[in-house]
Amino acid sequence: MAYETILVETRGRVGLITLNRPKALNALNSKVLEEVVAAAEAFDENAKVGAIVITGSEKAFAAGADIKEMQPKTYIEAYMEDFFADWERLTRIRKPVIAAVAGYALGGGCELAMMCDFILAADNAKFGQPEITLGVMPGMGGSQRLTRFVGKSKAMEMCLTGRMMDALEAERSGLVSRVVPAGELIEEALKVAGKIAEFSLPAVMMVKETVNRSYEMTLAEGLRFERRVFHSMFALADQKEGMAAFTEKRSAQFRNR
Ligand code: CO8
Repeated sequence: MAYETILVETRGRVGLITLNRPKALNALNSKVLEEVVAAAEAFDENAKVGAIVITGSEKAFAAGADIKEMQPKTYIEAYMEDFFADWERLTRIRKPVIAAVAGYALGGGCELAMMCDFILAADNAKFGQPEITLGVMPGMGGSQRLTRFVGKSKAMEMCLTGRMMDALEAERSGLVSRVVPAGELIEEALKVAGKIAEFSLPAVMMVKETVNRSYEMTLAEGLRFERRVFHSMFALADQKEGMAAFTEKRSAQFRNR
């Protein structure tokens, strides 16, 4: 498929999606939504891909939803088309999705990064929910996911003032898993994704599903769910291989990749 607003390639067993609207700082319009979701879903179905990385440019991961596209919208249009609801499809991708964020991740850009399974940040990354400055509020999960990541006080301050958070504050607050030098971001993200893609794919997918359940369940239900999924892993050939390899002091050769 030919894409207009993104670049798509595979590096080994990693699917790489690069937002590519440099003149608009990768602002997210309807075309970007359609293409990112299509590319991610295609990677999810591609047996040669074990993990996905979504990135932008060194200046901007994405500076938000496209304000110029949104500006003339009426309420009835936004409601009837369920504007931007399709981004939720990204959260139904079953393979791990890593956001590699350099530069601005604002508004919908910050929200897109938070839809991924974890965020690796370049040291020049800046996160924010500046919608309040436009007379609106976050609409792709910012009020909910940011609050779960960084807690109420910081999320409330960011959503109410539009203040940006730099990479170190984002790491300190639990929004990103790690900060790396900007020049090394893509290689590091590909390295981490490549490592994940070498493990047993069903085990990796079960980890993702189970960690994500922790956002939707009580602790007791989540622990039971985890234990049941763990039990089911004894049906995997890769469990036999992984544990045999450990006892035989050799590296595991997972078959289900
Ligand atoms: N939308 C459209 N165009 C944009 C956007 C955007 N979000 N951000 C930047 N651009 C464009 C600029 O208009 C400019 O284009 P042009 O050259 O044609 O004037 C070009 O990108 C470069 O931008 P700047 O000249 O402004 O670059 P600077 O380096 O001076 O500033 C900033 C960079 C600080 C990132 C600045 O561009 C900025 O403040 N951008 C807007 C950030 C923002 O407010 N984002 C939130 C948008 S609202 C949102 O995301 C809501 C999401 C929820 C939707 C859910 C619906 C259900």
